[in-house]
Amino acid sequence: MFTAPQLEHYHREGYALYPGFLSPAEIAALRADLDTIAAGNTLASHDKSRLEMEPGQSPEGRLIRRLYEPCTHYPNFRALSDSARLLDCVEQLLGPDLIFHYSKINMKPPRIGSVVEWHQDLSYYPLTNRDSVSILFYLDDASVENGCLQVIPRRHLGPMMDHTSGGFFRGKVTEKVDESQALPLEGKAGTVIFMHCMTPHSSVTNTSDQSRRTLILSYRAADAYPIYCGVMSSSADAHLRLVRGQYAAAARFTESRIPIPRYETKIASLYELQEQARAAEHRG
Ligand SMILES: O=C(O)CCC(=O)C(=O)O
Repeated sequence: MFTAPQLEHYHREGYALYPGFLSPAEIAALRADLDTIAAGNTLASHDKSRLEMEPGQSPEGRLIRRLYEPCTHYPNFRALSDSARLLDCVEQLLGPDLIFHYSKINMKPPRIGSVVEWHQDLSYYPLTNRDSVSILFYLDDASVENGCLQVIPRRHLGPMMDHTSGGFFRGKVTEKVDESQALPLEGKAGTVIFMHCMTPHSSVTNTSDQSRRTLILSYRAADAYPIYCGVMSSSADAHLRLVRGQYAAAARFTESRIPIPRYETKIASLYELQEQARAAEHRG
């Protein structure tokens, strides 16, 4: 459970750090699962429904950048997402009625691990209010060198930043980001970061020889209903489930303006979308 000062910190700064949330035994079990899941996949031949490989490696390369929906597919990850210990914390942030939204694991392998550019999570899946949290579990020690998460504190209370250019959603902030405000969140394996869905965040390429595997879960209050915005919104909601309390009988609206992501092409992931946006910027 969060202490009162931790809760106050979350609401004021837009994130809360929880060191030692996972025990060494839990971390070891999740890492062992990752080894099993990763086995046998190469860039040339892999299960595209379950994972995404790092580009820029040889066809035999085995470096994975993302696992999709581990809490749907693998029991230990599912159990963590349903655990009372975690949901008690989420309830403190969002109230008693809770929807699990999605899960993923960003693998950030040594020397290659892809960059994640500045974005606010709510830009990807508009909701009727802001009661949604992304929870990042460091499964390895995370430092500036291996690309720990960085956030812009206190920006979650403002309006949504622009994530568009040419009328299309680009999956990254397209206005100027004041990087002097960026705060790297380093932490030992087992540290968990609870991050408000409006907190701008990013992470750089892993330049070290240590991987930085991070499990990410997202939850929302049951009355934070998704705004329909085309085919991408239904795929974003494919893994929803009620994990505590009850479904809400009504949506709660807190926003007078909700930007809608309009996609130029169908994309597989944030990485792909941000890569396309970078390529378009370079072409001018
Ligand atoms: O893995 C990271 O460093 C950030 C992840 C993230 O923001 C995302 O995958 O949406």
